[in-house]
Amino acid sequence: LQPYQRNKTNIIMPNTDSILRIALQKSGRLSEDSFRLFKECGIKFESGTGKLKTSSSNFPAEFLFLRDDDIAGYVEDGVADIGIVGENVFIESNRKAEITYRLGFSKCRLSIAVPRGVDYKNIEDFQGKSIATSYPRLLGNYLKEKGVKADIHEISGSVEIAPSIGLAEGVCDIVSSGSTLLSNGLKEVETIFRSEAVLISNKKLSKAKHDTLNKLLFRIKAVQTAQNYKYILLNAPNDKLQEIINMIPGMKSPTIVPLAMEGWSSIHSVLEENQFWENIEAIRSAGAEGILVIPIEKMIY
Ligand code: PRT
Ligand code: ZN
Repeated sequence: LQPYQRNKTNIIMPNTDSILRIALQKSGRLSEDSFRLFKECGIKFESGTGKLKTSSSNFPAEFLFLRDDDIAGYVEDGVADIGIVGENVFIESNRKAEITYRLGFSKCRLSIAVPRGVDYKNIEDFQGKSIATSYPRLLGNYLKEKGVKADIHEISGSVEIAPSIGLAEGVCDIVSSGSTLLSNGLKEVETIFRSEAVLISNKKLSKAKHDTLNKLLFRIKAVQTAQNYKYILLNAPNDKLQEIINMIPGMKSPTIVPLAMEGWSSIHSVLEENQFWENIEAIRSAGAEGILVIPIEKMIY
């Protein structure tokens, strides 16, 4: 089954069986990175027009724009085939879908916090106390695992004000920079879950949709791998080539191009960003000059 086929008037159309319905957050902390990811994968679609649904013009995909809380349910029910959602929201929702790929953006943690003045020792301090949260399932599992019986006070927003209005002794909420806790006079005392954006998929995707998903994952991996690597060009005296090549071995091996100047060559290679910073001094002291580092858009091994 081909993802595209010609219709009666010989126009190339996506094969409807293979069209992947993708649920994305309409607007919020996941949206920008999700939209950017598809753009970097070369998948075009209109966003931000207020529409709830749109199709891609160059990939067999339809996009649904939803509240993040609804994405896992839509994917479980098969209204959407895949979705991008915070792992915290996905696990809390207890919906049956598969985490197919960890996307690495929208990282945050779910933490317990108490008023700054409290002399906190450990989680047992919460025995018989109450904690306000929008994540009763994740918190409940954590307390159970630690053998602590505390009252979980479920509230849907502005969790951080709970201690100051006497609603609970502590809170359990999403933390990123920590400034919200700080400005509400709270301190983080336990991290119970680390989250990032995840791509979830329906458990019973058809073969045709699965093939489209694999094409999408191939692109995502190519884009994300590229982001960790840089293309490096440098000039080196010929008698130092081997020493420098050993430091920047590249994907298979570096390209060596002779310079117009006698006795010198240019080395082209690919290097992990971290490795670049670790090796740069050694590369320079080996005699490399004119070092250029260039971003890579896509990378396929
Ligand atoms: O409207 P919709 O229902 O779709 O969105 P939402 O308002 O429910 O969610 P949104 O867009 O705020 O967050 C979507 C996802 O982003 C979350 O489920 C997390 O997976 C992830 N994420 C990453 C965050 C944060 N960072 C974050 N800092 N979600 C929320 N926060 C909030 C947190 O609740 C707290 O109020 O930011 C505050 C803490 O931030 P700091 O930087 O002050 O610590
Ligand atoms: Zn939400």
